[in-house]
Amino acid sequence: MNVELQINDSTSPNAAFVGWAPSPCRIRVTNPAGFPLPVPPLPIPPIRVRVRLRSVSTATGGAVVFRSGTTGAFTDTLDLNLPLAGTSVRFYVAGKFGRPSVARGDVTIEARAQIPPATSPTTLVGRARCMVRIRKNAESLTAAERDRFVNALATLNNQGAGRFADFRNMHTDVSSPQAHGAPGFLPWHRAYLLDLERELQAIDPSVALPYWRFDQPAPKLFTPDFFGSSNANGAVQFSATNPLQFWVTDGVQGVTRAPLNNWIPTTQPGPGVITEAATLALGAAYAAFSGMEGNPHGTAHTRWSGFIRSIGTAAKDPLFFMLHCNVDRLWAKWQKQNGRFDAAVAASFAGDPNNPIGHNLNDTMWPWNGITGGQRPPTAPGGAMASSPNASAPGPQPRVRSSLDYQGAISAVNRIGFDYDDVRFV
Ligand SMILES: [Cu+2]
Repeated sequence: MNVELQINDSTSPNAAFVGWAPSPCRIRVTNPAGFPLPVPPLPIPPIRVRVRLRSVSTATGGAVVFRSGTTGAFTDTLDLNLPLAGTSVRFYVAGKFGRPSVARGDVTIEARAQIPPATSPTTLVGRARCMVRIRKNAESLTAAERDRFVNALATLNNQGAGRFADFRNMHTDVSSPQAHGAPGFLPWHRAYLLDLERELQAIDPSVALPYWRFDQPAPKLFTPDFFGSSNANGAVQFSATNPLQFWVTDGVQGVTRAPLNNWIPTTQPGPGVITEAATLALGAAYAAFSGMEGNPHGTAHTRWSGFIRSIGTAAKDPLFFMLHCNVDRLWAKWQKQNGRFDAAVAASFAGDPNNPIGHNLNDTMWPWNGITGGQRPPTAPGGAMASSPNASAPGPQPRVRSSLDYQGAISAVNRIGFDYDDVRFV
């Protein structure tokens, strides 16, 4: 007897990635041979076989949990009764909070069937591998995770000839009003990070964006093996094995970035950057919380000289994406703390007819909407939002509202397909 497991309703290995938010999955009997059938002339009922799912992991790798419906508690094992005739049965898989993966496929979901005369599910009938792919603190990455991320970034940049140029061109002085200084700041940057992350995952599906906790020292991040250390001239130095040494933007080799005012980022938090606790305490309404665009966000940008300091050049430095990943994580934490995933709840956003275009919930966001001219920039680099094999949202042309319910907590179809190591599913 055999069963087939479909993670994210797919048999593709590229879809076998989950987060803390539940992924829709299916299981069906593909080969009933070996299951004893009742002997005629007894009436033959619709025959089902009891199958138990469980997560098998290594000591350091990921783990998953299960549930049979869209609500209710997650459990370490799940019993399902599958029609022998092969009809699919729905279930949900989520990463077990606190147990993210460290490598692709380091979780195995095992299916064991109860085949009479056995009285418990003991016969192995199928398995599927998956990864609990989670955005983590850059400081907590293994060397292998770090190298996969750095390699994917370098490949996307391709020494200045790659698709990274589009991401650099999305974040310029000309496009700034689409993304800054108004309530769409957080939703726009969430979409921007997602688009980049999906491009990195097309290169290496095991990669998730890490974040830089700018309110803490970062002893691993600002080293030559990772995002580099700055010399006295503000040129970022990489080790001979780090492919970021070939970083090129706007036709210029290298990254310019140096800490100001004797700040030592490997041993000290960003000077003047408010803590995570202070950020989360800015207020329970979005209008108050979004003041974080100034501090910590702006303050974290301006602790440095070089690219990262100014809007027009910040995205030339890959540190931008780790800085913003932490900004986004703080928003996610605040959303969780205050229940702010639902666009229908006024305090989840700060809509106002006077907001500039791109800063109200139903506005489409540039550049993914492809609109140029008028109140939008003259070009729209990069085209539509990258798709994902793991989540259908936010679609090719996300709206501001598409960024709010990122876990699909309000409506499962809204799940975008990322999670943070320290932000649970609602
Ligand atoms: Cu920005």
